[in-house]
Amino acid sequence: MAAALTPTHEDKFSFGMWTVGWTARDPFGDPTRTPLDPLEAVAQLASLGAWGITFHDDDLVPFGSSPAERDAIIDRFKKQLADHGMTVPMITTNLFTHPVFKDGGFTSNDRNVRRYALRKVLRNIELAGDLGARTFVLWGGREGSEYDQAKDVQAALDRYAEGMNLLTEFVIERGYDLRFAIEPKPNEPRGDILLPTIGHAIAFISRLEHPELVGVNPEVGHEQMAGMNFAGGIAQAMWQGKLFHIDLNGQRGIKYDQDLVFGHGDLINAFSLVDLLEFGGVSGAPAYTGPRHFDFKPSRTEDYTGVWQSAAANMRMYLLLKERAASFRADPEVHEALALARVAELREPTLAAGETAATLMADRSAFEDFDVDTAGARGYGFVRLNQLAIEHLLGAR
Ligand code: GLT
Ligand code: MN
Ligand code: MN
Repeated sequence: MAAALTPTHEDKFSFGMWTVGWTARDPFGDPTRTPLDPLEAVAQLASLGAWGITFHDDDLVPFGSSPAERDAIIDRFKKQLADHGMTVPMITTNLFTHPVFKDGGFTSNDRNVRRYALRKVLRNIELAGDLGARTFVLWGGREGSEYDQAKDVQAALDRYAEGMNLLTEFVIERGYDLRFAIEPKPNEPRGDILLPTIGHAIAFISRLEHPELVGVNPEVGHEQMAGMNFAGGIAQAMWQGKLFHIDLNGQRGIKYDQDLVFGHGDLINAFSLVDLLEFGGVSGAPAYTGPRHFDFKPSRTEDYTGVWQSAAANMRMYLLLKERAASFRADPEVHEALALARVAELREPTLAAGETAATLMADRSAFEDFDVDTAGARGYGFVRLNQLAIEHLLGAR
C-alpha cells in the first residue's frame, strides 16, 4: 500500500465504539452479529491505524451496572488504551436507547426524566474529564416528537438551553478542558428532531450562556437526509467558528439514515469536503485540525471480517480523496480554470477601504457607467472547473 494511503496517528482517525460494535439489529430484523467486546474494538482499530475511539457511557459500561462494576470496567479499558496507544478524543451519552427516554432526555415532557437525563450526562462528563476527552458530543435523537400538538417547541428549546447552560457551568466549575458539540439530525428515530440542521443548531447556540463552549458535530448523512450540501454546511460551521467535531459517513440521497462507509454515498461531495478540510485553510493549509471521526454502520450483510474491512475502507477512502484533492490543487490547468472562474476574486472586499454608501453612490463606474450587458454575457467556466475536479477524483488526471 502506498505510504500516503496507510493511516497514521497524524491523520487523527477515530471511530465510535457503537460503529464497529453495531450488531445489526434493525426495525425489521434480529442482529446478524454477536456483541463486540470494547477491549477487542480498541485492539482491532489500533491495528488498522486508527488514533482514537469514542463511546457512549452505555457502550462501555452496561446500563444499570453497579459503581464497583463501572470502576472495574473503566480501569480495564484505560489499560487497554495505554497498551495500544489509543486515545479517547470524544465522549457522548446515550439518551435514546432506554424506554425512559422515549420522549427525549433534556426535553422530555416528564420533568423527572429531564432531571435524570441531566444527571446521566453530568456523570459522564466526569468520566470525559478523567479520560482527557476534549469534546463532548450531544446527539439529541429522541429530542423531538411525531405530533405537533404533543411538543411545545418553544418550551422544549428553553429546556434544551437550560440543560446546556448547566453543563457549561459544570465544566467551568470543574476546570475541564472540554467543549460541547451538538449533532444535528432532521428525523429518525423521532418524526421530527429539534435542531434538525447545522444552521438550526448554530442559531440555538447563539442564545446560550456560554456559546464559546458549544459548537456542532455535523454528520454527512444527517445533512444529506435533508437534501443539504454537506461541504457547504461545514464551510458555514467553520465560518461561524463552530466546527468542533465531525461525523464522517456516506448517504445516498434523501431517505433513512444509511450510515454507509465515508465516500460510499455522494462521492463528489465527499471529495469537496476532504478538499475543504485538508486544503481550505490559509494558503492551502488544513481548515480543520480536529479528529476525523467515522460514524458509520457496517452493513447488516457483513460478518466481523466485513466489519474490519469496512472500518479500514473509511480511512482508505479519506486518504484516497485527500490524495485526489492534492492532485486537483496542484494542476496548472485547474489554477487557470479557477482564475477564469474568478474564485479568488470573491475574497476581495466589495467596498474599498473606508468606502461608505455615499461614496458608492457617487461612483459612476459602479452603476451609471457599468456595462451590465458585457458583464451579463461573460461566462464563468464553472462547468469546466467541475469537470476538472471530477477527472481528478476519477484518477483521469
Ligand atoms: C447514534 C447516532 C449517531 C450519533 C451517535 C452519538 S449515536 O448512533 O446515529 O449519529 O453520532 O450519540
Ligand atoms: Mn447517522
Ligand atoms: Mn453521528
